Amino acid sequence: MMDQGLTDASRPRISGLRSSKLCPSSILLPGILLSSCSGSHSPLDPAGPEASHVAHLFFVMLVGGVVIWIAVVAALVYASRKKNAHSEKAAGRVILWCGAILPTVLLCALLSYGMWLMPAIRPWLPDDQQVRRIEVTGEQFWWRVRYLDEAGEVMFETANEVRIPVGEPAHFSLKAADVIHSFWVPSLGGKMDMIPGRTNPLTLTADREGTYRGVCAEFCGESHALMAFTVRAVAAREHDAWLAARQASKPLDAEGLATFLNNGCGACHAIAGTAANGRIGPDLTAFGERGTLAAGTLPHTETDIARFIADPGEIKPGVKMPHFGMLPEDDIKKIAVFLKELK
Ligand code: HEC
Ligand SMILES: [Cu+2]
Repeated sequence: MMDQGLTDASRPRISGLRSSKLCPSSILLPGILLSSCSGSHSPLDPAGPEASHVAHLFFVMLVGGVVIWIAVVAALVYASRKKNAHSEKAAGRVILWCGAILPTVLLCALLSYGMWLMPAIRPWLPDDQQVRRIEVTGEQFWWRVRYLDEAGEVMFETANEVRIPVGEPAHFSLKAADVIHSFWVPSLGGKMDMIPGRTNPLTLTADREGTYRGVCAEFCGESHALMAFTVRAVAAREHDAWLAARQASKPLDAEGLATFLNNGCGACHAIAGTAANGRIGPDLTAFGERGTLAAGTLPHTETDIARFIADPGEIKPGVKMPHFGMLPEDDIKKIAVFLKELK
């Protein structure tokens, strides 16, 4: 029931707000039991082993909790009804067993199960054995994504969208540039905090192709609710072809590039192979490939790109990009078309 694609024009303008609301059925118990909360944004619809363990743990805890609740309420009702001396003794036994022994044993069992599952929920390999390595840095209010080679060197940088191969564990190194953020892809597992000055490891595996929505799960400022990203899982061969294509240089529209550079965009944004080498904002090298704009906030259309350039702060309060509404409309449009074409 949550959105599959984020580009659908019928979505509200600020899509992040709507999608970051809780799925209503995850609040209501009957909804959980019917498991109607499916789609690309639910821990109850796991798409990989780490997330499956989390979903199992949830259901086991739920059943354990219900059993304890029934036992305690039954003991209470039983004990409050019997009044004579003989039945008081029986009531004492019922309270002991249902109100003390059973809950203690069950809670210990649930705790042990949770502890036993932990290594599977957080699989970990030493750095030198990791093959698919991706570094993600949380920034107010977007995600810097760097693909690393096996030696840990940066192959290239992108933003707000992560691609991983199906069936192979992807090893994330999670960092923060400013304040604490948290990296969470409900359908794949996590979440893991991103803390300034630290690198936190997280391994996620997708076992089917798809586009999964991720969110920042730690309040990080005004536009925290507008800080989403997508994880696209594709077949390993397709993923490798994409990695290779991303490292090859491509011809660019010279006029669009000139307008981009002349207006100072290159001071904060990088486009590989050009004079634009800014590091403050998202890398825009293959910006046209992204499914969303401004970290899941807007659909990826020329109109929305132009709107964002003209007044980013109106769309994402607190954003660290100045507004460019004073530029001639034609220039903004030209830049939007140029960016949309960057593949
Ligand atoms: C002072 C630095 C700065 C300048 C100058 C700047 N930007 Fe940005 N830009 C940012 C930051 C920071 C973000 C990330 C906003 C967010 O989503 O939180 C951003 C985001 C964007 C995005 C969305 C990227 C994505 O991955 O969705 C586009 C497109 C963009 N800027 C275009 C431009 C253009 C075009 C110009 C020049 C007219 C420009 N920017 C000038 C800092 C800057
Ligand atoms: Cu955040």
